[in-house]
Amino acid sequence: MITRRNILSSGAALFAAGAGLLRGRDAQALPVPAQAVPRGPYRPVVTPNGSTLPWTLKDGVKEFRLIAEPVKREFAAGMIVDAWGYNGQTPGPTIEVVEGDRVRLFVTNRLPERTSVHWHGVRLPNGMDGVAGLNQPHIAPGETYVYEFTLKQHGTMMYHPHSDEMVQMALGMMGFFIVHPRAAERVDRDFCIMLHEWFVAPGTSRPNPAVMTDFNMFTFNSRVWPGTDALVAKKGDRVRIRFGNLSMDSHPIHLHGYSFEQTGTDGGPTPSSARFPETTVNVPVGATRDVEFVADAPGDWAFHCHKSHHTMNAMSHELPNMIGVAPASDDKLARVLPGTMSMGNNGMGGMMDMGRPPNTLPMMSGAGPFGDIEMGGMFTVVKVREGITSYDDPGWYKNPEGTTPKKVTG
Ligand SMILES: [Cu+2]
Repeated sequence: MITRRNILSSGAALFAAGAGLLRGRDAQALPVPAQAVPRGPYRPVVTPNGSTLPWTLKDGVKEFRLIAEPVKREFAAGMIVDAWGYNGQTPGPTIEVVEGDRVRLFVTNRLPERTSVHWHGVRLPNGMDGVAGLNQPHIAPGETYVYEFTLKQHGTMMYHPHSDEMVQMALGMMGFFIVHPRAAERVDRDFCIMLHEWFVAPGTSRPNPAVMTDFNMFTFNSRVWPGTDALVAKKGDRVRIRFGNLSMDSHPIHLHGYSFEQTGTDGGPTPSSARFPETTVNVPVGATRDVEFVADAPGDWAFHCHKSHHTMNAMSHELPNMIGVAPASDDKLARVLPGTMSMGNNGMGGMMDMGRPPNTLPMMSGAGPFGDIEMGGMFTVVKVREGITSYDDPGWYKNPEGTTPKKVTG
């Protein structure tokens, strides 16, 4: 038995060699049809703050094991959420296969209630579609079901429950199902980011699935800024970022310093005649979007949802509007708005250090090279560097002399 980790230990080049080796072994040992043999090579995706699900090859079929279970997820240092997910994680580990692969997916239910898994966007036999009650029985706690199908397409798909879907998705149960094309393609960095939103009442740790619109935590791969990994690229890399959205709102994701093109959705590749340059991609609910650009401009480029409340943490939406109110009027103000503190009168940028309940993050935080970054939620940094030899976080960008704004007098 050969595990994927053995083959992929140092990237696509090794995978190419490994795939040849796999084919050789299979040809000797196993009489499997050609379409069941894993294909390659491909550039493995990177799931920032997450991981890829290992597989084993059995009789020419890639076998995956998912365990639906309660998980603890740190959104950022100082806040741990009691979520539900797969294999100890939310989002669940990324499933990564190649068009033509046959896959066998074991799903074990360790939740306190029944579940199922729907393979969102994947073209498969109707009985494998995972809608409990419609296509299959519910998977009761303690039971394991196995799904099996052959991938007939490539692109960015997802997986999530289709049994008490509202509760299970609100608690974090979702993951990527990435299918690479058979032919090699030029992509140097390939990231996937699941967008999600939650309501976790300040001072608590359990997301409230009854909330429909008034969410207060907005996550990239179930992390918030400043807990989100930077996306690191080398100057000249062709970068793809894949987004998935199973939340209750659309998320317009904006990249500074570049324009990109949308190259695909969960429906398939975007035809080249339909591609055009953009700086923001709106990711609708229940959909995926892939964008690509060439990382030719070095720097630390902000990358975030452009709904401004989605770059805040633990945001209360019932704050009195204090902007412009003189702080000296606290006493008078308390008569009309009991319990009001004079905060936010000059804006909310100074509220980073306010006292707050336990297990609750500041609304905005993150220290940058020039001071407070005053962001939260769906925010991270795309770090493009010249001449790097690894994709580890390179630290802050050192702007060349004369290329930052200067304070002037008069
Ligand atoms: Cu958003």
